[in-house]
Amino acid sequence: MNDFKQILADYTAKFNQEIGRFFPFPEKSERRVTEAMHYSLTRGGKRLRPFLVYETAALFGVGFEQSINTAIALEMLHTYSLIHDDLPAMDDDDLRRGFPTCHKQFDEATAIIAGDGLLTYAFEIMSYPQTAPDANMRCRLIEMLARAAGAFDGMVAGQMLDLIASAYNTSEQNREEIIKRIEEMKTGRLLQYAVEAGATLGGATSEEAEKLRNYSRKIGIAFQIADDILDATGNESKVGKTLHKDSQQNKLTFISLYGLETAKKIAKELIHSAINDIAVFGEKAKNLQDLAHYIITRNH
Ligand code: GRG
Repeated sequence: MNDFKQILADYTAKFNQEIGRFFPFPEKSERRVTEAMHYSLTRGGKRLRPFLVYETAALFGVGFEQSINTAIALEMLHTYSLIHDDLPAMDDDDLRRGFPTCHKQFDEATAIIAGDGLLTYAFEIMSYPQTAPDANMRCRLIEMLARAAGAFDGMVAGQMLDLIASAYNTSEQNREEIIKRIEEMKTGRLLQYAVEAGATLGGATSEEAEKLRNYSRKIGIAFQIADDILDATGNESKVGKTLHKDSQQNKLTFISLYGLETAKKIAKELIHSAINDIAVFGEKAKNLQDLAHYIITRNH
C-alpha cells in the first residue's frame, strides 16, 4: 500500500506540473477569473479521477501524454462542482482541500464564474486534437462527459436530488433507493466517466469496457461510503474540510441508512468484488486494484 501511495504521489506531481501550460493568465482586468480557476485547481486534491483515466488507458498501452488532456478536463469539471457545492447557497463551506474555499478567498460572484470558467474550459480542452487524434473518438468522449456531468441522470441531477432529499419523508425502502440514486449520479458518474474515458482512449473491447464499468460502479459507491465515514469520524485537519455537516444538515447518507459498521462492511465487500472484476487484466491492473483498496482506507 505504501508503494501505491508513492505511485499516486508521483502521478499527482506529474499531473500538477501540466496544469501551468493550460493557464496563460492574460494581462487584462478579467484575469481575476483565471486566477480563481487556477487557485481552486491547484490547492490540493487527490487527483483520483485523472489517475483513473491514466491507469485505465495505460491498460491498453496509452501513455501519459495521450491521456493528460482528458485527465485535466475531468479534474477541471470536478473542481467546478466543488467550488459551486461550497457556495453559501449550497453547502456553505469555508474550507476545501485544506484551503479557504474559492468564494472565501475571492468572493461569491467570482467563485460562481470561476466554476463556470472551469466547466467551459474542460469542454474546450476535450475538443483539442491532442485529446484524441480521431475526431469521432473526441466527439464520443465529449458526449460521455456531458452526460456524466449533466442534468439527465448525471452529476447535476444528483446534486439536485441531494439538495431536496432531506425534505423527503419516505419509507426505509425509498430512502435506500434515493441515497443510491443520489450517490450514483452525484459522485459515481464522474468516477465512471474516468474509467470509461480511459477505456475509450485505449480502444477497449465491449467485454473489457463492461468489466471496467462494473469496477467503476462499485468503487463509486464505496468511495461515497468512505466519504460519509470520513464526515462522521474523520480528522478535520487531515480531511481538509468542515466535518459532521451531513448530520447537521440532515443529509441522507449510507451511515444514516445502515449505521457505521454495516456501511463499512458493505464498502469492503464492494471493493473486494471490484478488484475481482478487473482481475482479467492481470498484473497491469494492479494499480487500479490498489486504488480500490486505497479508496476505503484513505484518511482524507
Ligand atoms: C454543484 C452541480 C454541482 C455538483 C456538486 C461533487 C458534488 C456535486 C458535490 C461535492 C459534495 C461531496 C463532498 C460529495 C462527495 C464525494 C466527493 C465528490 C468528494 C470529493 O472528491 P475527492 O475526495 O476530492 O476526490 P479531492 O479534493 O481529492 O479532489
